[in-house]
Amino acid sequence: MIDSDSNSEFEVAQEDELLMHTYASLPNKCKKYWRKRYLLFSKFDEGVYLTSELWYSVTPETTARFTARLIKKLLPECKNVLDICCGGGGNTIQFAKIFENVGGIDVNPNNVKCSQHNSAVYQTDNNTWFVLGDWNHLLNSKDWIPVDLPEGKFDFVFCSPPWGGPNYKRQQWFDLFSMTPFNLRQLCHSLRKFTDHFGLFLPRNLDLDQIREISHELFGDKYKTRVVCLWQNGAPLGILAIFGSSFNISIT
Ligand code: MGP
Repeated sequence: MIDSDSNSEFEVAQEDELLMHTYASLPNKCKKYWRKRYLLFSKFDEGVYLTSELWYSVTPETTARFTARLIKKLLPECKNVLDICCGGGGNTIQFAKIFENVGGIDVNPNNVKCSQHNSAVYQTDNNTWFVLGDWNHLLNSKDWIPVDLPEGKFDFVFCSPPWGGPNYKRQQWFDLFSMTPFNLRQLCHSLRKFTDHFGLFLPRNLDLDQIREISHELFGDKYKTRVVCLWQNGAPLGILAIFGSSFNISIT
């Protein structure tokens, strides 16, 4: 199994990975994130599980809640949601609080374990299912989907992909077209097979021209993708780009 967000200074062998941490048990490089534990999960003390990778990549709770509420507002009929790269369940949990049926996918078995466990902590496990797998393979079929979907499509698909670890900030401009393991173009094209509406949580130092380019490629020259800058504690955290006709800011 490949840890797609691996960053050598953060790497912990999977068999050594603790899921429930105290400050003392945190890998040294993750200790700086300890102060953010209640921002990440307000129910942290109820036994939230996090891998070392998740300490720096999970979406903070208020940001995930905002994203779910925004999608509800823009897609009021939305029922079936898929969260690709569900990580520790930060977004999956908030989607499951609002939407009828939510699926989470992750390539890392420890992340799936964290998501499942954290969903139970937040009591959203009744309407949530998880699949352990690599999106780059799953995208080739739909037989892994355990629920019936109208016309075989989710109402909304979300993805907060790996940005290559905390060092993403070292570049002035983050190149979405060479992002690994999911580059923007491949990701968007694969998501369209599964939904008409999808959202990506991306680095704040992205190049908006790349979003514009892929939007025109997918939806035509007049289409404009809605881009929302999500803030946390007075600082920009990341960019939420939402694609699809119901999010279009039409120009006439
Ligand atoms: P950050 O930008 O690394 O800031 O992570 P940090 O370390 O909190 O503060 P700074 O002082 O160094 O700027 C901020 C948030 O960005 C995280 O809580 C995640 O929500 C998100 N994030 C960060 N990384 C490295 C990733 C990533 O690789 N993938 C995804 N999906 N989100 C990430």
